[in-house]
Amino acid sequence: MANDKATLTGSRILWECLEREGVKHIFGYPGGAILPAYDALKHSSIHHILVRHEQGATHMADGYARATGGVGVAVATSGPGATNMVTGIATAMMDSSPIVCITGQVGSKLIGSDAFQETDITGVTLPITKHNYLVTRADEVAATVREAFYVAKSGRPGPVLIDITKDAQQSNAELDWEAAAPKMRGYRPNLSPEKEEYEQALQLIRNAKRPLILGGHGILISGAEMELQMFAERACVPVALTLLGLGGMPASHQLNLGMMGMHGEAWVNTAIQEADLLLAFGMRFDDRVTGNIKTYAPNSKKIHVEIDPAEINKNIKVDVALVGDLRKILQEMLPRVEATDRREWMARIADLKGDSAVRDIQNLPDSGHLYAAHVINDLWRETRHGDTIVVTDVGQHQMWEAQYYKHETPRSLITSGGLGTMGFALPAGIGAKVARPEADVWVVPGDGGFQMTMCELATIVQEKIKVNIAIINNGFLGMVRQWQEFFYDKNYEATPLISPDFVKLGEAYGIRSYAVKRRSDVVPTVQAAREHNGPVLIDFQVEKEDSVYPMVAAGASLHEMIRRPNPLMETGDDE
Ligand SMILES: Cc1cc2nc3c(=O)[nH]c(=O)nc-3n(C[C@H](O)[C@H](O)[C@H](O)COP(=O)(O)OP(=O)(O)OC[C@H]3O[C@@H](n4cnc5c(N)ncnc54)[C@H](O)[C@@H]3O)c2cc1C
Ligand SMILES: Cc1ncc(C[n+]2csc(CCOP(=O)(O)OP(=O)(O)O)c2C)c(N)n1
Ligand SMILES: [Mg+2]
Repeated sequence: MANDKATLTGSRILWECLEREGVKHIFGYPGGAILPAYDALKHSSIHHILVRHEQGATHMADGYARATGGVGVAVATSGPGATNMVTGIATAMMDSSPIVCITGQVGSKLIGSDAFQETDITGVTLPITKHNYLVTRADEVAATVREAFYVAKSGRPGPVLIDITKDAQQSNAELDWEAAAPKMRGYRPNLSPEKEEYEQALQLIRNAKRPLILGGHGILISGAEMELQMFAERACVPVALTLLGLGGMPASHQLNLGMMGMHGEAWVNTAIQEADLLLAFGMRFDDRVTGNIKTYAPNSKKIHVEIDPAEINKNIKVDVALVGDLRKILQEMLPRVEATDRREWMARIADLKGDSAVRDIQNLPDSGHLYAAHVINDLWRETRHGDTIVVTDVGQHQMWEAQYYKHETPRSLITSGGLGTMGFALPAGIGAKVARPEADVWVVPGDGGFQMTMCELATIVQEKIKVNIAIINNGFLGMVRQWQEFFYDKNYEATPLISPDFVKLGEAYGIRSYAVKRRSDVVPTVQAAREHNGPVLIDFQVEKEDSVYPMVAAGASLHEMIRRPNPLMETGDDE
């Protein structure tokens, strides 16, 4: 590391500042406009991981951030390198994931001239970044990097992009770390509620007969798992989680009811509709969670604990809003929450649960077919006792994972919720493994999404990254096929999907690969994968036309769920 107040090139200042921000790994792909920065990497201790597509770099940075809570970093050149990052940036934005993307830009004198590989990437990414910067001088680099990291991780986290012109990378400036400290007037990420607002919330909790906590991603972001559990236990309030909140409370905890929403548990959705008080903790009432907002939880008062004031009354009107960090707010409330007898409410929920259990695919007779739900459940049984991270893609397999992998610990599920980005799993899984090398990382994509970013198999091999890949291969863009089955008269337009022989593909990269067609082979193959000290790919060839149940159709009320037909229907032409 250079001395304080050393004169360095903008490129060296960039890496120096990243090191001081604690960055150990970056994910990137070089090109002309970022080449001075790449050249200066030789002076840095930061490990650069060469990706195969810049979208992959952003998902890796995102997976890295979600696995740890720290900031992930992705690097690309100008023009096509930068525009390839757009999907990953939007993915991080929707799920409040802190990443910093660094892009090279053409020389400052060429900006606006349609120079070779010039794109106005700050313009392009304005609506999908928390903040972005165009840096045209070396003496702006340090302050910009420090501010970018501060913005990315403070308050509601999110992606920040720094676009640095080639001349700013090449010219010299003095690096004065202290003078570069963030000074942002008008940015107030640390709000806290008023005393009366606490009083109002506590009063509502005291009076409630059928309260329910809706726990979201904010639990994990603020690290409020312990406080949530203590709050729920002390006030005797059951907890439902959003997709991104899974792991925020142990699945085995008796007050944890499971996932809410479009593919949530039926008893959870019914309980939401019957509740007289909803306590929304670090969740943003996404439409996948509420269904039709006109009929959502009609008889309930609502308390919203949320760090971003813009989320208050955005989708659902609430009675009391506590704006600030969830963990701090729960700490404040905990000593004042009273134990209350809610036996009647708990008994009602237990009834609802019993009614649903008979429809669960786990409780239906074994038909000899391989169901994705069974694969996921077996994977959970085999990996539940270790430090396991499951990274899913988007589609039916993602929902089955949420339903049948019982997450006990925070940051053990990484998935793209808000944008629903296919192609996320493999690169995000790489990022997670780099961030937490001791963890057993399982990448769980569908056959469709895997084909969007499977080029990153080469990254795994080049960097010797041990991830296990469990492709849930149903020969369809399954989630879209399900919508066609339910809402478009089974017109399977553009959803049957051929794939390469995934075993041969894996082997072509030098990755040990297996195909599994029978349930009895699931556990031994998972065990073999865990024992092998290199990456492993498993092609789980599952039932082709199974659907995810229950389902709340888009725009329907939360209690109007499509339920699994009973007995189990045999479908498709599988053997
Ligand atoms: C195919 C598909 C199906 C889906 N089905 C479902 C479903 O059935 N059920 C479901 O739940 N989701 C589902 N989703 C996901 C859904 O789209 C949303 O991504 C998800 O519900 C959002 O969860 P969230 O509000 O907890 O997290 P986020 O969208 O990440 O929101 C987190 C909130 O917490 C706030 N916050 C952040 N930090 C703090 C802090 N320190 N203190 C307080 N607040 C904080 C943020 O400002 C934000 O408002 C599905 C997604 C896909 C792709
Ligand atoms: C980049 C992108 N394009 C399109 C979609 C729309 N979409 C949502 S789920 C899905 C099907 C996913 O198929 P697959 O990866 O095989 O998973 P499955 O649903 O079969 O488990 C599609 C096309 C999307 N979410 N992301
Ligand atoms: Mg599929």
